[in-house]
Amino acid sequence: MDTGRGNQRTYYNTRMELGGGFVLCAVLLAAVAELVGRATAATYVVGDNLGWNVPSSVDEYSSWASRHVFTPGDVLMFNFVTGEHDVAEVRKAAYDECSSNDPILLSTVGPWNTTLNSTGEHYYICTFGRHCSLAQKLAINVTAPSPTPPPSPPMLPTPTPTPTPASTPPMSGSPSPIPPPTQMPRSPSPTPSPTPMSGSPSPTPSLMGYELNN
Ligand SMILES: [Cu+2]
Repeated sequence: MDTGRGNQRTYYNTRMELGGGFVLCAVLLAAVAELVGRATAATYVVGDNLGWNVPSSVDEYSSWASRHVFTPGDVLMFNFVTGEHDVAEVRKAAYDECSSNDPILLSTVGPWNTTLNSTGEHYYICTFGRHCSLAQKLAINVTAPSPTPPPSPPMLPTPTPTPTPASTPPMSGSPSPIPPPTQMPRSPSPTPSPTPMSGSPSPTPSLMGYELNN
């Protein structure tokens, strides 16, 4: 009776531990998913410290763009002083010609944030004076996030080593007697019949005797 109840308790403990492991796994999964989610959406300050201004070198913004990988959901932040610059998102032809006619959108108030909602080329210029011709223009390519393979092996619930059921021997007094190993006699080996020696005595004893005698 007592033994039975003890076994049952052990069984429940085991189930609880397995459940705990599963919950832990789920929490880890959620944490990883959150990290990945954060990593994919980033905010980029266009031009970094330069901000959105007339650059000193013509490749300032193209080199800035080349240092980043843009994916949908990322945010571009154009830092500029209202009234000194603006941002127009334009098509490629307008970008090439620094034409402010028919922009996709125009923001005259800085700083200005825009979320990159689609893949492909995105073009931005400043429409003030000759700023665009002086290289205040930005072209970026938004690419779909590379399908990152799961970095870790698939998160199958790792089989927690089932704790050995506390198997205190129910009756401590009587160790189960181990049956003595039954000896299986091999095929009844025929006892070697003593080969009848023919006369000659073994040489060793006589040699020993001889040496000792000397
Ligand atoms: Cu400008």
